[in-house]
Amino acid sequence: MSHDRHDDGFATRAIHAGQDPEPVTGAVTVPIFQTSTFAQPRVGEHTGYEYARTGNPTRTALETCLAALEGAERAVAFASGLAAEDAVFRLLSPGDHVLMADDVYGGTWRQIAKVHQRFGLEVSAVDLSDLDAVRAGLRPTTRYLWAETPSNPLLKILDLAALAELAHDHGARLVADNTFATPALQLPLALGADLVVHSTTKYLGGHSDVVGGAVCTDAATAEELAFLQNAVGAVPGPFDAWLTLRGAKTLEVRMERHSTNADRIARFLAEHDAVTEVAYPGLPDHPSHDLASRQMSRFGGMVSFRVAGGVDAAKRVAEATRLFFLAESLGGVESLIEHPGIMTHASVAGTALEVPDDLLRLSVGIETVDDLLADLAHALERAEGQ
Ligand code: P1T
Repeated sequence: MSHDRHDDGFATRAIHAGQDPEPVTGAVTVPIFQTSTFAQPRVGEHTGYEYARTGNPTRTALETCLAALEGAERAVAFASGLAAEDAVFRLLSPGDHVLMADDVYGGTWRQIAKVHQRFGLEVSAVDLSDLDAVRAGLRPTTRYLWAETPSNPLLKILDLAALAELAHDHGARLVADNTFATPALQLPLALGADLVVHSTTKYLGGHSDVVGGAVCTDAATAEELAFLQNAVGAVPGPFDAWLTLRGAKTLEVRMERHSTNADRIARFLAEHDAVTEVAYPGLPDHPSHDLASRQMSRFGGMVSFRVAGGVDAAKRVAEATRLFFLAESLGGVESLIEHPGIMTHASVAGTALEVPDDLLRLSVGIETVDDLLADLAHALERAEGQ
């Protein structure tokens, strides 16, 4: 039986938790159990696996590994980050209220505002870095504080320990989206969060080749989520679970390199004439740099910046890079650039979550940093319309 290796170091857990050699052949990597069903020895008896929506050994290995990385009792894997979030919202009932950070992935906002609100959930958005605004925003029916930190795309930092305390005093729970930081840099459950959600599509998978999601939490909540996983059915296939598990093995070394490269790039942009503002929690003048230094071990690979000359200049820069591919998503080994207002966050246009139209977001990859700097330097020449 695979064990979770909770006492081992982070990188050891990433490589070994849930991943003992396969008992029949000794294969050192978890097999892709590409099957929809499992033969049963007798009616009403089974091996622990019956039908692959309910459970699949490759998925179990991924869930065991993710739980070990986040320090959770259990993780439940889903077909995408949004499917994972959908399950978390489905734990609530009509009339329940969610107090959401005012800077979250556009799709998260779209899901609660356009899907779950129709079925009776209530939502409002406030700046969760302003604890007075949080207190004022809490309602008797508030069940979740929903925090994303660092946030997408403005790289705001939220104080998870303070938010957990506020939530718990109010009888609510703190949900933390740990997609940007990953457990290699930040452990929300240890800071008091009750549920951690992930788009494993991003750093956990790490190679831009798979879409997935997960929730890491206590055993009782995970049991309810596993019920939904089976009852609703948004499960990752075995190959997707395997790709994510393979990516997670190198999470720690990748996050180190992402952080080192992003730090260099943020400092370069901060000095550049065509850039009016840089958001990177590792910069000493980031408004929450001290909090980020306490809460995270490094500052991650995401950098956002505003371009002098407005939306047209920003578009020209985004279309001029060679190594930074113009694409949505983030967290892969290759660098990406995008325009949040028109791309990833188009669904929040006209709401309190709208982002500036001269903003660009970088997912800094693990290429040779001098090449990335040269690519950006060249693209920024286009900001002035040459
Ligand atoms: O794309 P999906 O795996 O469904 O995950 C949704 C999601 C959840 N949380 C955060 C913080 C995210 O960034 C995302 C997805 N984000 C992008 C696709 C993006 O480019 O920002």
